[in-house]
Amino acid sequence: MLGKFFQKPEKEEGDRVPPGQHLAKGFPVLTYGATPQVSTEEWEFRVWGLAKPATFTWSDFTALPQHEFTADFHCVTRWSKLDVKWAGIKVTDFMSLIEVDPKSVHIMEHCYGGYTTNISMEDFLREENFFALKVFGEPLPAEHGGPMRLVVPHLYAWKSAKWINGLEFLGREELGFWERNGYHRRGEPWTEERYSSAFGF
Ligand SMILES: Nc1nc2c(c(=O)[nH]1)N[C@H]1C(S)=C(S)[C@@H](COP(=O)(O)O)O[C@H]1N2
Ligand SMILES: [Mo]
Repeated sequence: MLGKFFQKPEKEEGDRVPPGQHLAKGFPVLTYGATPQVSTEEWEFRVWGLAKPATFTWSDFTALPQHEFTADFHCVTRWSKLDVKWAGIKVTDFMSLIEVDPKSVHIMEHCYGGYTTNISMEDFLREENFFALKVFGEPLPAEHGGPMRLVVPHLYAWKSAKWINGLEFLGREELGFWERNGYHRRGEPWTEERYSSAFGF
């Protein structure tokens, strides 16, 4: 495996690569199932559950300020890519548009294509999280989640939902697609929160 697809981390990069990860060559695509093709004309983003229900069009959403972000990306299948250059909208800026019930403690991320993944409010509201519209200066390609995906740099990349189209605010934790199929409920790469234990949590 080493050699063709992966390279050993360079010395100073080594500090930035979590345990058990190798640097990927290129930018691998990891999708469960088919790639949804969603035009910006038909794109909609919904909020529901313990929040005032709201629907945003592409122009509503992209009217928010746009920024550049550089972030490392860690897939639980053991590849990492450092310094991915993204552009998009801060999660905290989007949150200023919606009204969330203070009883909400957790979120289900929903996507075109039916993928789901869960995240706590605390992990979601971090300042460095963003909705990506571009990668390496180009509009986000469909296979990487275009027209828009979430990026949560401090957790394994399965939390960074591609083709995200909704947030369901929850009064208690529920599990998303991979989390129901054995992945860890949180997924922090530095402590290798990869899989849930066979005995529950
Ligand atoms: N909607 C959706 N989002 C998803 C996935 C998916 O299958 N569907 N895969 C996740 C996983 S496991 C990883 S590692 C990253 C991969 O992102 P990439 O294909 O842009 O590298 O997307 C995450 N987000
Ligand atoms: Mo992944």
